[in-house]
Formats: sequence, structure tokens, C-alpha cells
Amino acid sequence: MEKRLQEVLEKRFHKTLDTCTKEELFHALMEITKEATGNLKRNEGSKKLYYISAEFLIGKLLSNNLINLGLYEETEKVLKSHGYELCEIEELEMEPSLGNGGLGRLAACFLDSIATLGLPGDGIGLNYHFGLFQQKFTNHKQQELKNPWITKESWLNRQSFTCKVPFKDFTMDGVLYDIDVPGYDSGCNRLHLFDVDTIDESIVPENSINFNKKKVQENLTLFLYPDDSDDAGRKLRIYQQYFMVSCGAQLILKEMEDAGYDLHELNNHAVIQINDTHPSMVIPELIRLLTEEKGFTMDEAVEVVSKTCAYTNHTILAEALEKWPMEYLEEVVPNLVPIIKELDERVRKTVKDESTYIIDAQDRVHMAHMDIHYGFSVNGVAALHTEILKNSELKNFYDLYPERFNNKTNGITFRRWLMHCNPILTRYIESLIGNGFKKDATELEKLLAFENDETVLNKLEEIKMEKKLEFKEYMEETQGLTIDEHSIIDVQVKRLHEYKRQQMNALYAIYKYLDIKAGNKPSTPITMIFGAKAAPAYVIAKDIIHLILCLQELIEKDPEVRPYFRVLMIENYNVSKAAKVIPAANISEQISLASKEASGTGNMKFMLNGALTLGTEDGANVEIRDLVGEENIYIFGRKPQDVIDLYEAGTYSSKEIYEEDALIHKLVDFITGEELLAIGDEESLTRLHRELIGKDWFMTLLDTKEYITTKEKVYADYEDRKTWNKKALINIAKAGFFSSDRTIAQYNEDIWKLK
Ligand code: Z15
Repeated sequence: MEKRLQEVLEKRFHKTLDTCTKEELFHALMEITKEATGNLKRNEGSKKLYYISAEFLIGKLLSNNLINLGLYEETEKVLKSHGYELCEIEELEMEPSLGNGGLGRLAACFLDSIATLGLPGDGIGLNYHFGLFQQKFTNHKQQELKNPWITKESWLNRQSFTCKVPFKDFTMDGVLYDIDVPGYDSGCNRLHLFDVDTIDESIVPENSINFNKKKVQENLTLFLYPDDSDDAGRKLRIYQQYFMVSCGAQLILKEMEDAGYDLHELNNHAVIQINDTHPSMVIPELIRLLTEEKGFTMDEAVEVVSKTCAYTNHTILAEALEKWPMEYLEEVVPNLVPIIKELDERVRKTVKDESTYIIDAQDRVHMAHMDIHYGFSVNGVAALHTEILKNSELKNFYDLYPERFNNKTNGITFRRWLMHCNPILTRYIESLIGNGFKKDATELEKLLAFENDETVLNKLEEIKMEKKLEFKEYMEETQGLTIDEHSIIDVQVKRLHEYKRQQMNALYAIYKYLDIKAGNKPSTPITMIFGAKAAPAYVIAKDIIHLILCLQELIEKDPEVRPYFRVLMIENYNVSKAAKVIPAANISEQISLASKEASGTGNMKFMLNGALTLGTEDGANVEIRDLVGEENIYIFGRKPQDVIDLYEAGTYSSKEIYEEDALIHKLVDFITGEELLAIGDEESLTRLHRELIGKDWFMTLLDTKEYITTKEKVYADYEDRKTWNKKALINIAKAGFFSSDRTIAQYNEDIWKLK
């Protein structure tokens, strides 16, 4: 590595390792890493997976690629011997922001695991130039800026493949950029990102994310839609989706023909995993291409496509299940309209249950319905979620096709979420149980042998302290906030959404603030950390951010409270920041309204890094509890079935709780009390106050009391550090199940059947 680095630095900059700048070093490292990845053998086989997704939240790639190539430690040593830290060089890379949250990050973890398991499988998506917006805080509010992440030199490699995508009034030329995806000690796959050459970045002004929505040729791949689990219902989104699936379908058919396969046997050589409904139009598009260009009859095309496509559902939130008005499709993708109508007709001929039709009585096209009728597999993303799909949300489909339904509990790649973000913990684990866990995550269970070993437990606590100090330094540099490393670090980082109930955590903060004001000082100081982006059009979500930032200001300025209790918000929470805060956390907040969080994946990252979960019986929290046992997790709140029944009955009234419970009344009213009004915006705080009392669709007040008592218990338990450390060790030891290597092995075993 040293020799290669010197060569590249000399050739490109006429510099050496001792004279170059950090930027030059970064560019040399990127070049070497790209070259090494390009030299890897491609994963191959007679059948190939295409993971098609509107989002791939890959994060920075330099360190992760070095890890997967087995070059990380050597590189670190070489840099150190010349006075550099690899982690400083890493900071110079721009973070690709090609995803919103869980769904996009899951796709990125999956690519890593697919490559690592040696399976031939590529990603297909879009190359958004500004990706997801960048978040800034001004006047205690979220401000959105564009995020130009693509630099002159990047991981993107332009390919010669091109294709034509026919819209109603014009045709667009798709061009392809690939990013290599090296597996950990394995072969390599690719992420295919489609783009158009006519994009005009200059139509977006410097300080905003506004642009002319009508100029599709110029704006198609400028931005990722910033809605997470709720839909803006914009035509531009249909343009993006159709562009993605048409390019993807054309690439797939070309690869199949180039390999010499008979397209009538497409399903024997390709499998397409549809990530949520955003890429669902790949089904009618493939049928269109096969019938119009490849001489297939409609029957033949429908049959082979149905045997090739599989659908993953990631949510039960009604607003996230895409339903496009037929009128929109007619205006944007008229070519698909007759095919979608034909697919609907075929359902109507054989199925009685009208609730499963693709086109409903209001002439809207239900994308998920199309996926289920014309795919061979439907999966949920955690055991509880899949049960809810089968028993309530998609019950009518389950009755029709029980054999199509299956569960694939989500996972995370341990390369990024342990080895990269927590090298000291990784090294220590290795010293205890050897390095087998790096290839087989279930070997982490060997740590259980040390659950009563005080030296080991103390060392775990020391490592946590080390990561807190690193995080402290980072927050100081980036936001000028000085964290107390001796405080308990209690973290809720995830997209801002009412169902995730950051507002309930904020009510706890109010409770604690008032409690300290009343003279009850916690024995160990508490630092509550939030990080969250809100969709720009999601008003209440932004109001919740405003509330948290006002609480932060109130407490930071209050010398009576600040030494004991603080509320801090990380600005522009993203993958890189996740990798910094998660290893520093003691408590992982997973407090969604039971039944609403399909899985969650942050919960897995925290447990792997030795934080204890404070959460509801929701998503993968249920499986975490089953693995670690009741005594090593803090579960509270209404149960999923109770919540489902409450919605069914329609009897929940937050107003009643507010009026009958004096404590809750006081906490809610604090939102519009004089302290916060002196800091924040009256309109915003009043709107949130009104929402909590008058609507509270995600039942915050239902669980607030139990949340407060459980959290008090968690903080009290932290005082017994030995027992706490033992719980942390058990969490790490049991995290192996949540490796995405396991998830991907199951997808392959049950759905893809590659090799
Ligand atoms: C998203 O991030 C998720 C679901 C969606 O339907 C959309 Cl549009 C975005 C998340 C789920 O909310 C989360 O529970 C899950 O862990 C994640 O997908 C990955 O499956």
C-alpha cells in the first residue's frame, strides 16, 4: 500500500506521503481503492438477482471498501507512520445521500451482504444529483439546502449502456453510472444508477431546494423525494419511477440476451426484488417490452414476469402504500395504461374480492396489489410485521395466496456497523473470541462465556467511554456543543415521524426539566440526543423538531438544569453521523406506536454496539427481546394487538387523557407555556399543542405515563454499572442474528435461489 500510494501521489501531484495535502492523499486513496475493487472477480452464476430500489443509502465508501478489500489495517498503519489518521482523511469524502432512512439504508446493507456471500446480484436505482436535502437549524427550525454530493472524482463510473425511455410527450435517454460493490473478502457486484445528460443543476438556487417542476428533462434526477413513509403524490415522482424501471428492465433484458438466455426462461436466470412499491411499474414495463419488442404473447409475458418478480413490503401505514390516479398515469406513462388495465381485467375474471383489484372504484392504481397478484413472493421485514400483513393489512391477499407470503427479518452489515464504526470494540471482541465472528456473526454468542467476568465488563465500559469521548470531540468541532462524557447518553436518531413518537420523548424531557426544577437532581447526569430530518412538507414533524430545539435552548441557558440534564439535537443526521453517535450510546430509543414500525434497523445497530433498548413491542424490538430476554431490554407500552383494536374501535381520545391526567396535562401545556414561547414560534408550538390534544393519531398520550416510569427505571439501573455492563454484553452477544448476511442467506434460500 505504501509503495502504491507513493506512486499515485507522485504521478498525480508530484508529491510524497510526507509532502502531500490531506485532499491529495484522499484522492490517491480513492484511486487505489477503486482500482483494487475493479480488479476483484465478479460474482457470477446462471441466475442473477436485481435489487431494484428508489433508494440506496450507501454512505461514505472509502473506509468500508478498504475493510471489505482487507486493506484497512495496512492503510491505517501506513498513514499513521506518516502522521495521518485514516479517520481524518475519511472526513473529506462527501456522503452520497441517495436515501431517506431505513428502507434506503437496508438496500445498502443488502448490497454489502449479497456481495459478501458471493451471490451475483446488482442494485438498480437512480443517480440523484442533490440526493436528500441537507438540514440546517436556523431560529430553532429545520431549513433545507441542496446537497451536491457528486464531485469531479467519485465512485461513479460512467458506462456505455444507454436506453430510451418513452414518456407521453417525449423520450428521454437513460445513461448509466456504476458503483462497484466489493464483498467482504469476496467478489464484487455493482450498483447501477441511471441518469440523464440533460439535467441542469443550475435551475436550483443556492439556498433552497426549489426548482421548476415542469421541466422534466432538466430536473428528473435532481432530487430524491424527501417523503419517508408518506407520499407527496406528485407527477415528477411517477416520471422518476418509470424512468428507473424502464432503464432497469432494458438493462436486465439486455444482460439476459447477452448471456444467451431464452427470455421465455427469464425466471430461471433472473429474479427481481421490488423494494417497496416505488419500483412496481417494472412489472407492466417488462410485460410491455416483451410483448412489443420481443414477440411474446400477453399470456407468455405475464407468466414469465410473474415468476421473476418478488415484492417486499416495508410499512402498514396507509399513506405510504402508493395509489396513483389513472389520470396521472395516462398523462405520464400512457404506454403502461393498457397493460395495467389488462392485468386488472385478469384479476377481475378470477377473483371475487373487490378489495384486491388493481384499479379501484375511484380509478386509482394500487401498486402493492399489482405486486402481489403478479409476483411470486411477498415478504414483510420482521416477524411481527409479517404477521400483521397476513392477519390484517393484507389479509385478503393472504387468503388468496398463502404460499406467497414469507418473513425476512431485516439485518444490518456488521462491516459498517461494528468493524468500521467501532474498531476498538471489534479488536477487543477479537481478543476474547477470535475473529470467526467477522464471517459468522452468530459466533458473537461466545461472548456469553464472559458475562460475569469483571475485567471484561469493565473493559466494555472503558470502550464505551472512549467512544463517548470521540463523539464529544466531534460534536464540539461540528456544532460547538460540549457533551459530558460521564453522563448517560440516551439517543433517539431516525427520521422524524409522528408514529416514531419523538414527541413522547420530548414530553419526557419536559417532565425531567420540571422535576429538576423542583429540586430532584439525577445522580448521574443525563444527555438526551436527537437526530432527525423531517420531510419539508410535513408540518407537524417540523413542529416537533422546533419543540426539541426550543427545549435545547431553554436548558442550555439554565444553569440550574444544564449540569444534570441536557437535550441536544444533531444537525443533518445521516449515515456518517449515525456511525459516530451509535457507538457512544447507552440507551437506544425505539418507542414507535406498537404495530406501526415495520422493523426498525437502528435498534439492531445500537444493540450491536452495547446500548440497551428502551422500546415498545414493535417491529424487530420483539425479536430483540426474545433473544436477549426480558431482563436485558426495557419494553413498555400498549401491545400491537391492543393498538390495532383501538384503531378498529375508534375510541382513542387523547383529549380525555389530557383532561383526566394532571401530570400529562401539565407536560402538554408546557409546550405553549411562557418559557418556550419566549424562545420559539407561537404558531408552531400552538399547532403542535392542538394536534396532541385534538388528534394524536399515533397515540402519544396513551403511552406517556408508562414511558416516563420505565425511563426512570432505566436511569436508576444505570447506577449499578456492573449489572448494566453485563446487560450490554448480552446484547452484543445476541446481535449476531441481525447480521444482514443472515437476512440475505434467507432471501436466497426461500426466494432468489441463486447458485
Ligand atoms: C422507509 O424507510 C421504511 C418503510 C417505508 O415504507 C418507506 Cl417509504 C421508507 C422503513 C420502515 O419504516 C422501517 O420500519 C424498516 O425497518 C425499514 O423501512 C426497512 O425495512
